[in-house]
Amino acid sequence: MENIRLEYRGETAVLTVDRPKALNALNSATLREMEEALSLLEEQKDLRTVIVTGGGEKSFVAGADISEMVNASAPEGREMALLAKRCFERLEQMPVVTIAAVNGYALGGGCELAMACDIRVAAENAIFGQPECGLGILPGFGGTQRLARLVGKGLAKELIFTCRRIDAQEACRIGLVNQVVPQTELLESCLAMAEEIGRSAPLGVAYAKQAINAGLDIDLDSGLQMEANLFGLAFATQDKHEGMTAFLEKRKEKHFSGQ
Ligand code: DAK
Repeated sequence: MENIRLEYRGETAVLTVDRPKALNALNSATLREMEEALSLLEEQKDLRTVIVTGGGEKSFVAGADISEMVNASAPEGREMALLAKRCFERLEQMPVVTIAAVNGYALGGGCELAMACDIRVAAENAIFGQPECGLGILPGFGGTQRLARLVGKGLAKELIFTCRRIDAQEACRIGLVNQVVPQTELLESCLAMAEEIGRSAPLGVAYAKQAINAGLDIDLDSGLQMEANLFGLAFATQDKHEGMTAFLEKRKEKHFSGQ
């Protein structure tokens, strides 16, 4: 892979979009490599967390590649949209937790990539925005849907209609990112959060992620029903037995097997 790097730190994988000449902008080749990387990650047995970040210190992902889009025909545009849709949905639905480590510009498709992750941690220099309306298009990698779900309809509309860029602190204030940390501490902070998540039971986390993701798309009653079903499934796991037994035995050490 040329533009995507995969590294492993214990039970955490770090997926880096690394295309410095275009500030990590996503072209079709990079999206195809991302799909390949996701296939590799899906096969990893002991994986608990995936951190998604950008190469270099200036940019997370500066959007979809404008130089590729400028002359794209309608069928080519559609092909690119379907490729990105597949990629982002796979990322969003991974049973393991995904954390976007936003280390600079997260514009357009870059902001949308961060939003497809479960959690966003931003470096102090991170800049977010959806500039698509200024380019004659609209957010097409899920931005209109995921931004509104994260920050609410009114703010999402304002940010998308004005193409205004916001800094990390504002992104945190409106709920687009979970926390802001100094740039030099970004990866370490994400790894520390990954370690914290790694202490929870894998299936408990996977079921909770499934319930939260799907729950926001359905009515409350159906969401509660789904939660009850997943709760029931959790009772069939070895980890439920281990977690509760450890509590009753006043044991700090738990031995979750992921089963
Ligand atoms: N695409 C291609 N190249 C890019 C790029 C991008 N998005 N962003 C930056 N680059 C390239 C620049 O052209 C420049 O290349 P050279 O001139 O050196 O060859 C190099 O990266 C460095 O950029 P700058 O010289 O501009 O660096 P600055 O520090 O001055 O500015 C910047 C950084 C991030 C503010 C600026 O580069 C910028 O505004 N970039 C564009 C940001 C943007 O508008 N991104 C949103 C793209 S629209 C679709 C669905 C979704 C989408 C598309 C299709 N379908 C349904 C089909 C999504 C659309 C978008 O994401």
